[in-house]
Amino acid sequence: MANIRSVSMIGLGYIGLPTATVIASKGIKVFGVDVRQHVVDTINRGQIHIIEPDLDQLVHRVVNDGYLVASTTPQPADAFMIAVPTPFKGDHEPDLVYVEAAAKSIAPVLTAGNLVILESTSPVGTTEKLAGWLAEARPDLTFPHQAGEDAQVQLAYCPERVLPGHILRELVANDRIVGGMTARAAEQAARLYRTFVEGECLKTDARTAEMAKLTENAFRDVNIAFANELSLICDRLKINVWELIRLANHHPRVNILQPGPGVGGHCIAVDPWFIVDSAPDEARIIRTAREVNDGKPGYVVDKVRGAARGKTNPVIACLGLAFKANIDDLRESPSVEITRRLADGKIGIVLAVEPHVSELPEELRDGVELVALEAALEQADIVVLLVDHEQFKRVSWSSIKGKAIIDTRGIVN
Ligand code: SAJ
Repeated sequence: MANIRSVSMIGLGYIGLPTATVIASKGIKVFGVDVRQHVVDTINRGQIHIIEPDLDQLVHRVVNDGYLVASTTPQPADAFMIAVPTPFKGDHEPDLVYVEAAAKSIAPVLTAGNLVILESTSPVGTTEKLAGWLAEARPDLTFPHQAGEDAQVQLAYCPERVLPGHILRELVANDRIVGGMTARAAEQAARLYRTFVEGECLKTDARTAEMAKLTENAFRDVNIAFANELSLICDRLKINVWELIRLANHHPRVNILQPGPGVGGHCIAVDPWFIVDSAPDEARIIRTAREVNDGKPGYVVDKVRGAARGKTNPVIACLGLAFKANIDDLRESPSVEITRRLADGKIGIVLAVEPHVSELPEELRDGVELVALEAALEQADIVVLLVDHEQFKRVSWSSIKGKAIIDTRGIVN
């Protein structure tokens, strides 16, 4: 296959838009596709609909230069990349409707010689399913499960591994796993990624690449669960968990992560379930880790309840709503869940402090008031530290007297 000169990116969210933009900045024509008309319009104006440092300037440039054009329907291109959501449904089963819809939308414009790359975090076997859906829609073309290396359309799975807040840097610097359904697909995909990736492009098969992405996030989840479980044990045994971890981490082969109010974000709390769903009898530690981390918000709520006992209508200040430090992303945040549950539990008057937002998310508008840090610290009887934002680390905690402080992030000590 000749060099890839055009790419259709299906899905212009947190991964699709930055990736499309970086590829366009290398002089490759990119057709961005999203089913949301307002997203398409925003991008075609050279603006963005997501929050990610420095992305707005780069989008503005590539749209102005004509290298990135958005639309609601796919255009023919040399390569198709799919970066759509893969949520779960029911009892944590992966929901592939968006991948299937993406397959149906690109099928009519596929031609012999095309490469299709799936980037969405997916259960093992999804790339093969994608090939099946494409073959069903295009019986006139051949795909790897039918014709192997000779297939007219090749498929690869290449997971994104970027950290929100650092996406543009990590897209270029991180190593990439490139999993082809055939060796030819892996080679073609690696050539495309090498146009913008400075890290290594590591070739493998599609199933291993799918599992690698799930494994990375499950590894982190299990390690956070270990820290969270230690925090419960230390509460019972009256030991400061942060001092314990700091000391244990002096061992040359021990590196324990930090406990918190639970695990948030769109990946780490979701992806391990894809492994559990495909190997339920074997994935015992992975399932338990999910349960330990999902149990942490309820534990924090119970601690607040304990601190409120005997107080009439206490003022409870929840510090931080984001899912982790120094970002403004409140989606899938354990801090939002805790704040909601405190308000619903009618334990007291609930104040929230989140320096990174100017208004509360929809689910907190009833029963919670957004206030500044100083006002919250002045009025509160109970302070619940939920996120380790820099602003909260700067508070002189030792001078705060007469308030119950529940510190889920180890800021105070
Ligand atoms: N957390 C803790 N304790 C810790 C570390 C994290 O409680 O010691 C919590 C955070 O507060 C947060 C959650 O875990 O609520 C997740 O935060 P994170 O920084 O671990 O990860 P994400 O969700 O921002 O991004 C992850 C990254 N994966 C890994 O580090 C293995 C990123 O590289 C992936 O690209 C991303 O998931 C993704 O899209 O899959």
